[in-house]
Amino acid sequence: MPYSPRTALVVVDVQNDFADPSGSLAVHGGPEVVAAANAEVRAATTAGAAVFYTQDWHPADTPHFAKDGGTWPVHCVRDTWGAQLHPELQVVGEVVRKGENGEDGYSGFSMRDPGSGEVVPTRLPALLRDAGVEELVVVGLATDYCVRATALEGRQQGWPVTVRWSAVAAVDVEPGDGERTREDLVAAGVVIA
Ligand code: VGL
Ligand code: ZN
Repeated sequence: MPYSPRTALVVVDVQNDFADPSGSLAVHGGPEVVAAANAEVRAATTAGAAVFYTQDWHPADTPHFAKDGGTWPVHCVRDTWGAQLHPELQVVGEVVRKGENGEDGYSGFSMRDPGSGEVVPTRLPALLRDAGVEELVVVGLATDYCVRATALEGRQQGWPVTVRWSAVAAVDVEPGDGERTREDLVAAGVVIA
């Protein structure tokens, strides 16, 4: 899908812990996603599209982490190297942090308070609405978690969504999770390009 001034590119979690091979939750294919995301950033800005970035930004202790009863190795702890956007990523727009207060969740649009269970929005939906965005392109990491949740919630909130498949990569906790994600996205009306 071509970019236009009414399109927003959403670059999901291209952070050292996911994108760098020495990151604590390194995704196979992460470094290639940095380059592919940069190509999308160039195409978007050339066409006058806005670019937004999400950043997983966890406290040192959070039920998101296995050591605290959750799922994941410690990653993207705020103010650490692992949480920084990859140094080669072209950053030309607003960065939206998620999980700052220990919230759990994967979508760039919302987070769940682990205490109350309440789902609260991030800054992203308001930024997209204020910018008059009419369609979204999603790229980044990881296909089967934050890209998936962000694309699905963008759809649910009413935007046409395209995921650029060459600019995403999956964690694949179970082999095939990336491919299953593709089917789920298509079923939800997300365009895979
Ligand atoms: C992510 C696992 C845990 C992601 C974030 O960005 O896809 N995955 N936290
Ligand atoms: Zn996380």
